Amino acid sequence: MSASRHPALLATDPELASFVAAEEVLQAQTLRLIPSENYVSAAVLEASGTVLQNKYSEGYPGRRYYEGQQNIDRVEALAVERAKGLFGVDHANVQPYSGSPANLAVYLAFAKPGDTVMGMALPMGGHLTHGWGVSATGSWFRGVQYGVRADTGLIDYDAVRDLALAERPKLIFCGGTALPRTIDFAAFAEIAREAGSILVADVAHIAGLIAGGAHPSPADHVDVISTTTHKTLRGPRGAMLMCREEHAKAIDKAVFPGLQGGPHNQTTAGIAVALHEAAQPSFVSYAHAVVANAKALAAALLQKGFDLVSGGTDNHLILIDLTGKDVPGKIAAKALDRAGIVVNYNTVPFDPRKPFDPSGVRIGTPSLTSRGLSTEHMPLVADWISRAVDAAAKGDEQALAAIRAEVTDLMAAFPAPGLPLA
Ligand code: DSN
Repeated sequence: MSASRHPALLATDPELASFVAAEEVLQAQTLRLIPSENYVSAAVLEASGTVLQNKYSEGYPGRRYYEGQQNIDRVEALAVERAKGLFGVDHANVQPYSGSPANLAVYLAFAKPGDTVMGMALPMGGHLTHGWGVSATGSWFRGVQYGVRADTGLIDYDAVRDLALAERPKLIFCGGTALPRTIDFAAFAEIAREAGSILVADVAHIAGLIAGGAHPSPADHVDVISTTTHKTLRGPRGAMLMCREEHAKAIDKAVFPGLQGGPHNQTTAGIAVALHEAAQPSFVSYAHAVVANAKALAAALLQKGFDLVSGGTDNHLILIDLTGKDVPGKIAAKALDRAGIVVNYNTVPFDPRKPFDPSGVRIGTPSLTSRGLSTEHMPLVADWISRAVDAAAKGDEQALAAIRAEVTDLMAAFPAPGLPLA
């Protein structure tokens, strides 16, 4: 494998080209289990690297502040129509630069600084932008947080309702970054209706599962859907906001001119391609395979004696609680990385340790499913994780190197979309 996949880059900037080539090798040879990552197709990669990059386009199709939008308008309108069709919504805005700016636009559309907003606490599996203290959303707004039950690891909808009725927040966020279980959008909608709150479903993690019919859709239940486009949806790094017609103007105004300048047209093109791919029957199979793989991996990990938050998974994500093991999350994650298995360390609900050195490891199956691994491979993946965690506890670098060789071998048989062969 060489940097010759990018000959112009190699000729102009060999140093940078060598970093890209090394990343291609790393992505091809490792088992990537970070649940928010994926491999985009070659078509998405190509669309995201086009001359659309050269154009300023403040405004929306047919209403721009710069001329020369003949083609850009068609690209953005196509992405919008595809998003509406795929997710069954009245309105879609495909311009947010990523998930955090998308969520900030929702605040701008519906709340004023100082208003109370409600979301899942970050250490319980929520997201920074759902009103958590260290985020701008937690300093400019008054964040109140719900969590999961200590005995089940599941959201306690009665407690959510009690908090919502006590606080009457302007916004309620459901969704998060470390939730292994199905979100009951209808239950959240009932609570938001009673509390008089705008309900926002942040489906960044599960957007591809929703598109493929492997998780219930929030479209009929919530006011706004916020999502990134690069996780299970398998598009470029970007985001979308979707809503009913009644909220369309407020959302569009908040994104531009409220928060952002010119949209990243090359990303919009990549999003359009990803939405087209996600509308194909093969993507339905992909979404269901992601969940089947996660369930098989969870079962295999339980057999190996791992403790999983909520006891398993309904979606693409598994949160391993290592509090009963001899090794905390960060040390385990770094050892797994040396073994060629890429994960992230993560807090677990009621974590006795600090966020930068927590008790958990978060894993997921979107990337390995994109490479064609299936349920039959999950016992082997669980075995590698188990051996690597044991090796981390003993400081056994040879064992980690042996696992890495096995991982590299298997990955060579499953080429990654958009990448050269391992
Ligand atoms: N960074 C994302 C994740 O990994 O879940 C959330 O923003």
